[in-house]
Amino acid sequence: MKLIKGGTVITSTGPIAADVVIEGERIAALVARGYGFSAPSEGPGAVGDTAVETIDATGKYVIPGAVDGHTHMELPFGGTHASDTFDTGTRAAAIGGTTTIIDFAVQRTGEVVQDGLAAWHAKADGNCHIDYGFHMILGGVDDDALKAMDQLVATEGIGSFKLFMAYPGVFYSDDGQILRAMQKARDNGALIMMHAENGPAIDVLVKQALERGETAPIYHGITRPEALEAEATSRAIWLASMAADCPLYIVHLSASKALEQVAAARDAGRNVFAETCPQYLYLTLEDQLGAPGFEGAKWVCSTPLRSKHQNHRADLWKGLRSNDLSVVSTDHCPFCMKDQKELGVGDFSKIPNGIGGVEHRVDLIYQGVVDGKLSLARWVETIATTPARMFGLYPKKGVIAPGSDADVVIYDPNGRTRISVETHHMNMDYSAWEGWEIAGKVDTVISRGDVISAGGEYTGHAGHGRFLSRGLSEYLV
Ligand code: DUC
Ligand code: ZN
Ligand code: ZN
Repeated sequence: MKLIKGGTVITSTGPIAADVVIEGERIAALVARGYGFSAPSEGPGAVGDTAVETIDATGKYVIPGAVDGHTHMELPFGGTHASDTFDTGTRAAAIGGTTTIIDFAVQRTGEVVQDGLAAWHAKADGNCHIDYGFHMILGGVDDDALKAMDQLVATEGIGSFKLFMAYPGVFYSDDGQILRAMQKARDNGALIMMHAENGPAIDVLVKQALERGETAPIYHGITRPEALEAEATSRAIWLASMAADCPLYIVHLSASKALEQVAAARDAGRNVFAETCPQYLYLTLEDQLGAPGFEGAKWVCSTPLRSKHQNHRADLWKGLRSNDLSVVSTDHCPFCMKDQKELGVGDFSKIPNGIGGVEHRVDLIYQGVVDGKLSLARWVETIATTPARMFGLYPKKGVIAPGSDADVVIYDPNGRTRISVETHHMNMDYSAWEGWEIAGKVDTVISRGDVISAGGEYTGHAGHGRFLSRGLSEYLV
């Protein structure tokens, strides 16, 4: 038995002064302080009971282990592979306070869905430091893929499918394919996750830019304008309405006008949700993607970073406060500069799209609390509780409550975190946040009752993490 004593437990409804009792892999009890509770004179928890390991959390926050609902370990993409394995990526996640990831298994066009899923299990099995689940990317919606959706929901613990309105010839689905997948999801209760950018139009802009000799990384952002994210977001929402209001979740939303589409749909009572990511809350087209020379390649991701001369970042924070944005995920998709991002020297369209950040989300969003942009409750809700509910993991994950898995982070609000390639644990040869010093620090990380990181020392191991067979989203109407 473990007792986390003296901390302030942060729930999605606010802080409470409570101690947390862990028995084995589960939370056994929350004991409110100040209500006359005292340790029993004998038996478990009695003063002097050596079977109880007490962890002092005085002056610290005690939060549910964070749930990152959007990662890509070892994703084959852009002529290379995302550089974190399930081993390195889940270890980095754990050190940063994330105790569950949901990664995207991939069906490539022409491949059998179940084969893609089996390949993902083979990559992850025995290699994860924390618990993990999968969404399924559908790269080719046809009769077999639609049947496979039923099977994955019914027997494989996978209730969410990502479709792409971008990347013609790679992952792209046309509107007819999207509508069919949405109709299937409406029938079987699955969630459709959408990469909402108008890919065919982007391809035209990219070709024209390259013809003009515009080859630097910043043109990645300029050729993926806000209008084409907003248009695709709107189209996805209308298509979902044509599928009897199929549940729809927009991934990596970055632009104000796309958020307006989501907010309007939600105001109209529609079954539409969205996430954003730390990079869109802090980084910009000009300052990062527009860095001199080839440096901007570090921040090539899709959807792209947006202009600092517009209101995107402030609007995204507001969306998080108002719940028009329900979740913060990382879209962790790391590539090294050497040999990977470098594929796009002289042609921005060949730079692999992705930013690594699975280690830093808890800290970066806590900085939003310090800056007065988010409440403590909303911090926990957007990084842990809502993703658990959205992706069918609640109340096993995402909450500190009796019976839930003992995934707990003790967070030091007085600590500070300095981010650097010298100190991070992700398998990347640069950091997208190099030199940033932010408030707060992950102090102790507990995964299913085991302390896996404490005071800067990592004690977890590959193989501790288990596959999570997920239920359906709780947010579906
Ligand atoms: N979309 C993602 O969700 N991740 C990586 C690249 C992309 O386009
Ligand atoms: Zn995407
Ligand atoms: Zn992604």
